[in-house]
Amino acid sequence: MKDKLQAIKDEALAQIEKAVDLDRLNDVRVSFLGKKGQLTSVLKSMKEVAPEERPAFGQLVNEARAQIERVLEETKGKLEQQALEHRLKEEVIDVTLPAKKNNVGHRHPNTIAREEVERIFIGMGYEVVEGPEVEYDLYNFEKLNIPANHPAKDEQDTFYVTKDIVLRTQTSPVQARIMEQGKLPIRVIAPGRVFRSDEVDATHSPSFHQIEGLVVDKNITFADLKGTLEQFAKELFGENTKTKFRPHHFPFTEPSAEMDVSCFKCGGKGCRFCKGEGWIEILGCGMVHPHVFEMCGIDPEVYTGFAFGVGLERIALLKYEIDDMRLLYENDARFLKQF
Ligand code: 2NM
Repeated sequence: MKDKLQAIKDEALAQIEKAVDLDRLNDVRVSFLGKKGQLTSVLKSMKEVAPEERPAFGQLVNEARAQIERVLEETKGKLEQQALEHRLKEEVIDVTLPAKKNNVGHRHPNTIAREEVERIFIGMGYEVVEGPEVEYDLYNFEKLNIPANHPAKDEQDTFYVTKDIVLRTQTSPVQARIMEQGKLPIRVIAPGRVFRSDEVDATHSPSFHQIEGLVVDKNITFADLKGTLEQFAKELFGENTKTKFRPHHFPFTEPSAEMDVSCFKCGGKGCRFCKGEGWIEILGCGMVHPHVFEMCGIDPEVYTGFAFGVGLERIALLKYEIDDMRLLYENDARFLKQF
């Protein structure tokens, strides 16, 4: 029995020494010290030992057990340390590596321009309103004083969905709808996408964007229009910007005008940017035609108002000195992120 005990002890210590990781070490522990382990089975066969030798033998078994446990503990500590060192080596973080790039989105130049125009008019107390892109002929043309045989209604210019429904050619139908609601006074701007049957080139696209403005109240005059749009031009292009109003014609306003701003590159002297003119055409405007008021249910004897329309792409191209409108629609991130 003593020899057997010695053999078990030797075998246990040998196996502990061979254990390469904590799992293996635990297997060794179970197979020698566990409930059905080899050392435990020696205790169970105590009856084979002569009664007078039992206390001494029991002592030997306990000593063997204590020794195995001690070596197990020591080895466990060593293996744990090894495992920790291995993990630290594996999971090392090289803080000198360049960081992963976080791709944050970027506003489109059109959006930047729209938000800038909105900011200016919101600052003057205007409200931003929107309306449908697919519009009734009634709102897109009829109520804006563009009658049946007007050239603007030609299929050459307008996308027809049905005889009575078109892709809006301007955002003024939004304003016709606002006027019809009859809540006065009105101070709104209507930004949005519009459609015209144009060929694509550096300055034209079949789909582009406009912001139109409308003010309706008692005693609104052309002076209000001029003061408002002059202030707008100064905020958009700089404090030293001058404005010039030239007579023009729009069916929905009377009188009508186009507004030029002094070239913000050369200050009006004339340069390549303004093609030697010193002035840059920026928007159309006018006093709302009494007939438009009547068709939208507003009494032109009581109320007057002014309206204006600016092309958003035109503002973006000017402000960011882009020479081809097509660049705005190609969505090349390398181009867009410059602004
Ligand atoms: C422009 C130029 C002049 C305009 C007119 C109206 C409405 F609805 F009041 F009649 N909205 N927008 C207008 C006037 C638009 O765009 C160049």
